[in-house]
Amino acid sequence: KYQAVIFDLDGVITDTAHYHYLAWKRLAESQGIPFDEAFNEELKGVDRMGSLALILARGSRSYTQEEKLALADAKNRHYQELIATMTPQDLLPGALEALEAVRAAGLKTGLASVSKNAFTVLDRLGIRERFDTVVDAARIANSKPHPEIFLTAAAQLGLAPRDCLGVEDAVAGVASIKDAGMVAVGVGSPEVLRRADYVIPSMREFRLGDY
Ligand code: B16
Ligand code: MG
Repeated sequence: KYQAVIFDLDGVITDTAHYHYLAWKRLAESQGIPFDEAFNEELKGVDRMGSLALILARGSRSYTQEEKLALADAKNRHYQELIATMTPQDLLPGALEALEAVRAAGLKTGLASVSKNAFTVLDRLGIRERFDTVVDAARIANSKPHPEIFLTAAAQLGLAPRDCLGVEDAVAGVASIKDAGMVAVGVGSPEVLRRADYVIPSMREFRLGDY
């Protein structure tokens, strides 16, 4: 039925979402802006400067472009310190099995991550070779929820969007998949991932034959 499965990275293959959370929390609190898990949900799948803009909008002062770049850089340095300790043990349960199952079924594998650190994370996890194509921040102009990233992944695989299944944990990511014209598997809660065609609680429940 499908010819490829295109996976999100953060929150699907590995829990870098937690490291982003820790790094943004420290940054937000340094500016006197409260930060919690619920607000963090809105940042998932949103690129670095977009996330920063959402955080600073909750504060009371305005920032120059120079200040914003310095804050984004401070967050990224903290985030890079956190991911430097990652190992293949940090693959989410079921993620490797899902990648193996997709290739065993004769389908291609793709990765769609708006992170500028995507290749570092893939290398830390030891899974770069498991993807037939990777689209990261360097290849796109528009972050999720825009469909560009999933459309680019399909194009790089030489496939039409309808031949691809997308897998995402974020509201913005599911929107990107759906607006690209693909079927979406959400990983998380159905109340949050309302636009997903199927929702599974974790990658442990990923069954290619069910979609
Ligand atoms: P960076 P994904 C996204 O990755 C994260 O979900 C999001 O929280 C983060 O702000 C974004 O990458 C940018 O990351 O600061 O490393 O460039 O979910 O698309 O794999
Ligand atoms: Mg994600």
